[in-house]
Amino acid sequence: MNFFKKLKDSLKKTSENFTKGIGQIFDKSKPNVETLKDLEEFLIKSDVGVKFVNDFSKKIAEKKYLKQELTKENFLKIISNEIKNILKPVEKNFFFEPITKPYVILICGVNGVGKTTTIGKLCKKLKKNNKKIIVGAADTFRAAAIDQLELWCKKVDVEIIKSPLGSDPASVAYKTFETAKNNQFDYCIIDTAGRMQNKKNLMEEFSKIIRVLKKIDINTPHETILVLDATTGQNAINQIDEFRKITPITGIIMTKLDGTAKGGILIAIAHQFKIPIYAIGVGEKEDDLDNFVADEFLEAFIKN
Ligand SMILES: Nc1nc2c(ncn2[C@@H]2O[C@H](COP(=O)(O)OP(=O)(O)O)[C@@H](O)[C@H]2O)c(=O)[nH]1
Ligand SMILES: [Mg+2]
Repeated sequence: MNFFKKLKDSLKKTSENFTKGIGQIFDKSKPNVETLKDLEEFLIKSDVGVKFVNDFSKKIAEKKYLKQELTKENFLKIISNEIKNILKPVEKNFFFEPITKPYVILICGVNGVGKTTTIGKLCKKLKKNNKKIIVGAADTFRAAAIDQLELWCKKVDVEIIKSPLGSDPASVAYKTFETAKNNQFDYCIIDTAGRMQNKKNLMEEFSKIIRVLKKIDINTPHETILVLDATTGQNAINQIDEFRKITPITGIIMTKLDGTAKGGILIAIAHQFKIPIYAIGVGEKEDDLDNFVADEFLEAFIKN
């Protein structure tokens, strides 16, 4: 099954709720002024974000639509356009040719969002482009976390640097980068822990990893990618806020769009933060990740 088909399947629930919800508002009666209020209320309750609703309402008011123009088809078209304007600017291809080598990527996010799995999937795709990749197991807090990354690395045939359980994550990051540099790797990808329940430690640990990377090369990490789980809905927004307090986030990867009716959260995030979205995940398997393509997402979201 190609990725777009998978994306459509994944967003089916999200899309059904959204399009059906809008449909129901118009099915009730002929469009009138109340319809717009109902629509605003519905949009606020959906996951596309309050900012979206405000902008949308402003646009409708400015345009001074005639009553007979306020049809379901017209509204869907306007909403569609709004979403497109939001998503287009954050569409960014992750699989570009890196400007320098090794290209250092720090992967962050709270526990369970899919960081390790995402790294496995990214490596699979980068390998296909004949890239030489090394991965650092800097989530040293759970033995299972190191084993899981190692399993992925074996599966997609990339090298891994690991240290015994409980070692300093920053030293793993350092070793990985050093090895990458000395052996002409294209990519150096660092997996990290995400214990948000202990924010102070996480913050210190993270800052230390970054400090240590900068010791080797002040311009690194070249990317700090935050992984977000679509099923957490609005909570993902808090996670962006928290991580941005620690370090600038250069890109987002959103996972688990296959397991949620809240896929609209991606639109809210794109709108609010304007951080590039590098990829999306639609399942647990190695091919269940690909570039985020705004038009495809929109089509799956609205027309599914
Ligand atoms: N359905 C689905 N599950 C995913 C996706 N990405 C990751 N997972 C699952 O989420 C769980 C946690 O993933 P993991 O990579 O260990 O998260 P980490 O703690 O952030 O490293 C695992 O069971 C993964 O298989 C996705 O896109 N869709
Ligand atoms: Mg992990």
